[in-house]
Amino acid sequence: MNTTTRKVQATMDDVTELEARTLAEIAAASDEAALEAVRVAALGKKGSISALLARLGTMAPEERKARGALVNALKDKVAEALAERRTVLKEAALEARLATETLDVTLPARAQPAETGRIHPISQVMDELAAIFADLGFSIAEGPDIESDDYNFTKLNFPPDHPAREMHDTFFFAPGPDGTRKLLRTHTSPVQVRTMLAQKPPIRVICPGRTYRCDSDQTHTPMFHQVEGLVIDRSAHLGHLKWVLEESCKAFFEVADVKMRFRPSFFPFTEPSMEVDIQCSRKGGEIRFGEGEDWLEILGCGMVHPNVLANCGLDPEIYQGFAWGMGIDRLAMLKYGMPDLRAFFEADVRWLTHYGFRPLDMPNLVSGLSC
Ligand code: 2NL
Repeated sequence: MNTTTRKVQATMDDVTELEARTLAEIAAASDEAALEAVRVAALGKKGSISALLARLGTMAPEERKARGALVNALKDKVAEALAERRTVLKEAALEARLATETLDVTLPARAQPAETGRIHPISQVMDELAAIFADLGFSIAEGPDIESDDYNFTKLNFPPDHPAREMHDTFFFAPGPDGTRKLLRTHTSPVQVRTMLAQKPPIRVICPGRTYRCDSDQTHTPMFHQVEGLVIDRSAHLGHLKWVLEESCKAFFEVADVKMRFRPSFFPFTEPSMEVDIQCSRKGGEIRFGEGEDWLEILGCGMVHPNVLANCGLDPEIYQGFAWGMGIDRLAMLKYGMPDLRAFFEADVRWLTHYGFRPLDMPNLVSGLSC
């Protein structure tokens, strides 16, 4: 063996050794980061194979030829092994991700909020009444909970010394700079006052909303809900009132017929005034409407007092009308068999899940109010 041959032999051993080591490292790389480290150590700027390539330039042509072929073959082999291993590791990483991110598409779909949420029975009753009275040609009017004494009492013909104006019946705010005191409306009638002041007859409105009185016991809450109705026209009369109340009651209680009893009463804002009872049966602790011989008081009504018309800018010589008012909370309890008024305002989700209504089942007269 001459010197050159011996040198090449030594180089071959070096290269074979480096190849074996690098290929072993590539095979042992367990993820893409480890593999990248091996690549940098071999083929990077300061890598072992790059160093061998750099040294070629310093060699005699004969030696460079033999060694160059060897080192370049090593470089190609390592590059190929790196690419192969990278593919294997990429596939393994994807497999591992797929294994952990499985999604069982056969599982039942989770209920959406619109399916789990429930409508409060009071909202349900308000929606039912809106559907019933819309069908009779009424619109809905709303107004503020905080009212003036004028709209809540004076315009409605309450005398200055009326007991409802006492502190122990009504929630008053401290008087303002002009001496007048705001209050929490004690009925929704101020909404009708606003309607009469703003619109020309004929007027047909219902006014649902929150109302407030200083009253709290087994059957009264300081905040409660009312619906009032108002019809103003040149010839609206008690016969119309009776018909509207009968039709709306039958629709609300979802019965074919219901007997009503009108008893004389008194309200400052109507003349004559009446309280209305509906026929029911209370056998076996259960209340049923449209049958039986018992009576249940459900509302107050009357012809709008001429003073109220005049106070609201309507000439009582030309216009007349009727109005009525009823509490919604008790109506909801009666219709949906809820025994305790206080549960209405406790915001207990278990109670609401039991007594509430599905949000997409909006009451309407075609598919039924409460199904
Ligand atoms: C009841 C009785 C009633 C009215 C409310 C009314 C409103 C105006 C003019 C005349 Cl602006 N009347 N509303 C009439 C009669 C009775 O409510 O027992 N409510 C719970």
